[in-house]
Amino acid sequence: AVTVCEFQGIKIIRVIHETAEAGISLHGGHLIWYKPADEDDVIWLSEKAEFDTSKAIRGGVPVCWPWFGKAGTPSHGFARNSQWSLKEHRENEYGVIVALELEDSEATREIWPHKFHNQLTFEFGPQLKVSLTSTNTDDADWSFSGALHSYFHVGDIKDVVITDMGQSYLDNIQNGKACQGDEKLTFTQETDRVYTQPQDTVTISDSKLSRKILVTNEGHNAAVIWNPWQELSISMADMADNSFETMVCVESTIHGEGVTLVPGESHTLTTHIAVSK
Ligand code: TA6
Repeated sequence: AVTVCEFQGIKIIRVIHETAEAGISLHGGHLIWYKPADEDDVIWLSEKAEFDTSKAIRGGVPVCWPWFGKAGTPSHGFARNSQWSLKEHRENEYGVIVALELEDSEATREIWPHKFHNQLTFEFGPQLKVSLTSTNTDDADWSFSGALHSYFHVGDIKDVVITDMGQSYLDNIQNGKACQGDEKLTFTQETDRVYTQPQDTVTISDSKLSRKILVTNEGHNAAVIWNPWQELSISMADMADNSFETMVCVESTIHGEGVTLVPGESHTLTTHIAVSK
């Protein structure tokens, strides 16, 4: 079943199906929870998340668009702070499909002076697929970057190993310095890296929860991996001091100059999330 309910003043689409349960906030087009049947939560949501339409929700899958990070203001673009609308929902043999849309408005054109149409499609079942299709509805070219900034729930970040993200990365802790890392990434401090040559599938191995999360991206040119560690978590009002221990972000990212679309052209950025033992 797909229902729309109010939660702390914002509208949430609730999906309940034999294969999975999920929730999407229309504020931000933001997936806030996803749990396949017989599995722990896959997506992490901050216990101190603020459901206040003036800001993005901490956790879930924020839609960063039409830019990534501080390439513009607001940081990570306006899509995660915009009110999306429900376009359709239906069931197929696999699970439930929910599609949202966001178009330019006077408010968005004040921030970014272009006409666009975005469709965000969620496919919920034993696996999760999130696809963002951006279309240029203007009469001139425009370029965009962005990310599906997924926060994953892990047992303990100190036991997590990430592989297949490649070895070349830009280190945001060192002002974007180009670095070469190991084939395996483990966490002992704040980590904020743009991996520029990832494999299509990046693997999060979580020994504490005895599972792997496979993150398969398309339409991207980078995989951003982020954990704020303790000091930054303490400084963030919407994160509990130790909650960095149970999360890691692996993001399907369009980084840098981004993608240019001519009028009428579309581009799809996807993340496909599967749990395996
Ligand atoms: O994707 C990593 C990152 O850009 C970090 O630099 C960090 O700031 C994080 O996203 C969260 O950003 P936010 O604007 O949601 O606080």
